[in-house]
Amino acid sequence: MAAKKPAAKTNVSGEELQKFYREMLLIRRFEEKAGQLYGMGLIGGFCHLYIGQEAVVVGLEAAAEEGDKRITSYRDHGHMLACGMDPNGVMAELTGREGGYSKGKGGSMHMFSKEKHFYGGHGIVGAQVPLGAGLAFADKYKGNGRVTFTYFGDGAANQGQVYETFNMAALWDLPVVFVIENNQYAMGTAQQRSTSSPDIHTRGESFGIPGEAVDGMDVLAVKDAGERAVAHCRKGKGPYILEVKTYRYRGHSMSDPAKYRTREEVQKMREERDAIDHVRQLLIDGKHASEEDLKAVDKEIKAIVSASADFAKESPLPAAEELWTDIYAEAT
Ligand SMILES: Cc1ncc(C[n+]2csc(CCOP(=O)(O)OP(=O)(O)O)c2C)c(N)n1
Ligand SMILES: [Mg+2]
Repeated sequence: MAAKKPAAKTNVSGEELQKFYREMLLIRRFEEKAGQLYGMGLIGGFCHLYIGQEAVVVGLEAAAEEGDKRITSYRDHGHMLACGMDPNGVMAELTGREGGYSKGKGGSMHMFSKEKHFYGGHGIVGAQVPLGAGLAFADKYKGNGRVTFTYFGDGAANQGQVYETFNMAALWDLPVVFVIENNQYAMGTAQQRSTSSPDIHTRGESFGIPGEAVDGMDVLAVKDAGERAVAHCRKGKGPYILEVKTYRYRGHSMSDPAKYRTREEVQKMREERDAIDHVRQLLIDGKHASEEDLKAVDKEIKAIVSASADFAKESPLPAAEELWTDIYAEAT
């Protein structure tokens, strides 16, 4: 069932807008730097950038409380930064260094933080969805009032395990917000070529799970919807679906031939719907910040990102013996 959507709140403070601006810009600059390091051969393996989708995770984190959990796919750097993980540790992990969150042994898709309740980082499409419901099951069992944000893509939304999870989550009234980041493509396949009905937020109907579509290029709309979803879960009413309509500017991963869409399509989104430009304009129009102030913020963020790259480059590679630690089986 499509949930009723009240009008978006407009009484946002300058302080909150500045926070959103800073957080989204950190993700964008961090990802740009990751792209550069990849180009220089300092990042190996897969690397999926989040550029364009920043408002999704920043808006939803604004609706979260301490102790709430999050779990996502391989496109995970933005989620880590938005929940407060250290850019140094994330960049060091991307470059496979000892100072990384998984001691350099996980890379871009396999990072975790117990402290920030970030449960990864999952390379198998859709695999995080049942895991997210499991986290919510644990919280319900403990009765601690926590909510789990389980993020997945429009492509993953066509997987069978997602619907097995919806069924159990609804049956047991689990406190889980299913966040479908609909960036309109699954690798090189456009949503209209892979998805029989475009309204993915209605896919919970047969399980009695309410859902709504949200403008993912508007951080305020995302936060609003996030608050509705979280309130629903905390009241013990079970899961909630948010289909957040967004767009990725870069390729699926760093090795994307980019033949499935036009440059003009990407350019149009960047020029007309960019989420960071939107907040920038609200800051300027509302006289909450001057051009000078915003330049200073950009400089500050660039310095944080640049320091994370330096930290990563200076951190040593893991020692060879580390191959035999953090594994399930005993060495024979
Ligand atoms: C089970 C499985 N099948 C296929 C793949 C290869 N694969 C990686 S990402 C991806 C597309 C997923 O698209 P979507 O869910 O929309 O997420 P997005 O990449 O757009 O964030 C595919 C098919 C995989 N990693 N796992
Ligand atoms: Mg997608």
